Amino acid sequence: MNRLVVVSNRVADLTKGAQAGGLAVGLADSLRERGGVWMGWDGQSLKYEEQPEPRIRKAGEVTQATIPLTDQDYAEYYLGFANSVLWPLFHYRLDLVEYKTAFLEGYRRVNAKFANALLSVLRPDDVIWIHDYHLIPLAAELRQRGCKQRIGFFLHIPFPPPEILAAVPRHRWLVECLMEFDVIGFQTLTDRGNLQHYVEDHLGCEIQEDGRIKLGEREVIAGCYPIGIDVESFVEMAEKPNDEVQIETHRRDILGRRQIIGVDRLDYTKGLPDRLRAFARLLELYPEMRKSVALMQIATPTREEVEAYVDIRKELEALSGEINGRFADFNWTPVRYIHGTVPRDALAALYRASQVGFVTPLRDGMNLVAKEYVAAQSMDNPGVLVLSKFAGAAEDLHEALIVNPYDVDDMARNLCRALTMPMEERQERQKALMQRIRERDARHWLNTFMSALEKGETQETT
Ligand code: ADQ
Repeated sequence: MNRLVVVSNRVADLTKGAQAGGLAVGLADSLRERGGVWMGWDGQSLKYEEQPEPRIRKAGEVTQATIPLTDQDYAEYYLGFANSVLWPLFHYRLDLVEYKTAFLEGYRRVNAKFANALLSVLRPDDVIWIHDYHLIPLAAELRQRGCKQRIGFFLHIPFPPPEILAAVPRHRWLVECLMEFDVIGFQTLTDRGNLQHYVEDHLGCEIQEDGRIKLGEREVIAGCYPIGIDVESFVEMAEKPNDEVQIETHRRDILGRRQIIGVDRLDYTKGLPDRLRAFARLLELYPEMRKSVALMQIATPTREEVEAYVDIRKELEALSGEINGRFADFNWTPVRYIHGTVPRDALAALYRASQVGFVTPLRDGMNLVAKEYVAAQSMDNPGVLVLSKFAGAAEDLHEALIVNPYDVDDMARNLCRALTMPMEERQERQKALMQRIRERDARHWLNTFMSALEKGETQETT
């Protein structure tokens, strides 16, 4: 087996339990098992400019190699091109794209830095797996430096349709950079189809019968590899008693109250304002639900230097205050809004103690929270997943109640349906969902991607 070298913008701390962010969670689960090297930014900025040497640390079977970035890199590459251009663009939010030439320059500069740093750790028989929108030009940078290893790319977020992508300057260059990888992995068939349409229309590529994209002499595999979770370890965490959650659940049981749970990074793509409005609509449409159900929304802060994130935080705080002001009673608070990160074991216990998992992104690559919620349920008395049709997870999790996250009434009706669903139906749905997330877990994701990267297998041939 070749040594696996993973590269992503940030490297997660593998010794820590709490990680908010799907990429960190998914990769940590997969790498712990196979071992290898994980390279990325150390999360700290510096004032001076020079090519940094990677800092090497061992964490079990994984060698972590990290580099610092400068303040300018952080502003132009991370906050700029990655999170003010590519993130909104790839989530179909052209209204939030803020393009500047300096952002693009910073993006190219940092990808070149990553390439230089990576060269110092690479061995000839390594396979390289690069992650996410921050590092699209990295394969091209590595190839320019003579790198011959096989290089794969996985996009954790959606890939937009050509007409949206074409709105950003240098879109053709971005896709040409993608074509330097040997394998490009997407979360869903929709995302893969969007790339195929783009390369046919704009680059004149041919899509072969086995799914390979042919560009001149080059052949690139573009596949769909939906990311999964480490189901068994999540089940184990959810089954372990957690004192604080148990006390709280007991109190709710005595009062005959149910809980709807939402857990997200605080991001405008996650559909949080309309989620809160849908909960308020539930209380309006079904007054019998008042005092008998509460929404717990846990939202971990991210990218707070980007204006759109400041706005969404303010909007949410105002909305939860408004709903509580309107409906709360002296012994019932309808919305419990927690602005922070919860340890993973407590999170698992909270999912299990909640009758509804409410996951309503406006657009999401996959959404691991949906899978975690399913994994945490007990078969004796499972809760119901209410899931946005625009989450990648909806391509797979058909037995959830699928909703339109822009339609507040639709979400409210489905919340009511979830809260009143008979046990038998809940169990049937849970059984099917559990089977699906077990079949497509973190290991399956890693193995199918690695078969393409190491053996050149396309999904059409497997
Ligand atoms: P994210 O946008 O971060 O991931 P998601 O897939 O839901 O979204 O993963 C979030 C992870 O962080 C989950 O494991 C969740 O438990 C954890 N988390 C979130 N908020 C938390 C909180 N407040 N406290 C503790 N933990 C919290 C990106 C893409 C997704 C894609 C993943 C993986 O945007 O679409 O599913 O990568 O590819």
